[in-house]
Amino acid sequence: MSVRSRSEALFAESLKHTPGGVNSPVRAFRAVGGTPFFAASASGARVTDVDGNSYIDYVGTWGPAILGHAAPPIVRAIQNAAERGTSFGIPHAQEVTLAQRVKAMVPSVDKVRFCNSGTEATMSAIRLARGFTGRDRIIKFDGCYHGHSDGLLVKAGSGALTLGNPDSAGVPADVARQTLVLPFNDPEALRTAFREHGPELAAVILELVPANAGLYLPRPGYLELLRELTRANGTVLIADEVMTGFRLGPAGAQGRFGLTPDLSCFGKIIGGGLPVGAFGGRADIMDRLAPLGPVYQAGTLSGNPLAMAAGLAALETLEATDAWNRLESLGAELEQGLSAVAKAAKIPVCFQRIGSMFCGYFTDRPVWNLADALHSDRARFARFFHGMLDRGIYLAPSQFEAGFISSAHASADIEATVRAAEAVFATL
Ligand code: KE4
Repeated sequence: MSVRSRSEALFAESLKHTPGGVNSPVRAFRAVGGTPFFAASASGARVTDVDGNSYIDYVGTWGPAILGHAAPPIVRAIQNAAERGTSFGIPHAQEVTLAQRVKAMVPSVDKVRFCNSGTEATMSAIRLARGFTGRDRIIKFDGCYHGHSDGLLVKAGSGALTLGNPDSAGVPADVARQTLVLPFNDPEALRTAFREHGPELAAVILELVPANAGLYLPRPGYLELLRELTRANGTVLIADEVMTGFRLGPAGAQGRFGLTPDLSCFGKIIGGGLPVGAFGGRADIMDRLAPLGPVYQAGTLSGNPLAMAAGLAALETLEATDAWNRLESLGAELEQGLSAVAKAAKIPVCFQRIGSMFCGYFTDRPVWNLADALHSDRARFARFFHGMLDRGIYLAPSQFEAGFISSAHASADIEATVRAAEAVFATL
């Protein structure tokens, strides 16, 4: 059992100053019980807490740390940029360079606008789709999380689902009413929604690989049907790739599935660990944005030089090292190892994975949607989480989150993780 007395003292102090003691709800360990450790530093595949405990990290600050923590190319890029000024509030060359890099990696992006978070990216993409179509209603899918803007906090995943408030208080009924929520992977529900509402639908927004209720994959043909229905109805198809963008390959999930959305949203990796979001896509839609068009969107620190330098270093390093092949093989090793020890222990675990993203549901049934995911045994997951944490393995503190492997992880880390899981499964 790791000693975490300094973390506990810090958490008690933090509770006096910040709601729930955290600056983002999912960090509070409410889904798994106990209190969060406080990070002191992180490097490569590991994070170290203020009590000196070191953990193999599969949260990766929720996705950005795809090259591991404190990756030298990113640290150097930030240091060099900082010496020339941290924010200009006027265009600078790195914004152009990163935009060119994003366009080169994601063919569906003709133009891109940088902002400061994934929430800003999806909120702005929805507003842009409404401005472009002149329509108000949108479709999202239950369990999917697109950040915390009002219209998207309806049957949302991630922390909202974890804390049991997928429909957040404070969202006006008039706003929520504009958001239709469908079950994912249900073609009939899609056809019916478009039959009944097609001409009034401004946009459909989705995670192509929903990873905010754990992780599940689109059934064969589902994304193609969605593309066909949105195109036939003049509805803007928005791929939320905040989590999957540049992680599942140079062109993210859309590259893997051969989908061409009208708009895409990015975040996390594109900032190299600094606050960045982005949205981009068809030029005829993007050019409706101010100052060219009537859809307003802005941000003091949008495109700031630190974040641009960090994001560029991240994307350049991913491409130069072809990190995706390494991430795929590490992911396969983890899947094979964890599945084998769960089976040997006769613990029903549905292990889902795509590339370096994974989730182990404590259930004996396949998981294709939120309803399936909700059958998982969360109490058993919580015991597994703490058993692994006590053995130096930090998994996402919720059954409804995905895990992330970085290119800084080594096979030895995977082996240590599998050995720890084998020991914990014996206690469940
Ligand atoms: P941010 O506003 O947190 O940068 O991005 C929102 C967002 C949008 N779209 C997707 C697919 C996302 O996964 C996210 C944020 N992901 C969560 C983790 N499930 C962030 C962790 C947190 O809320 O603390």
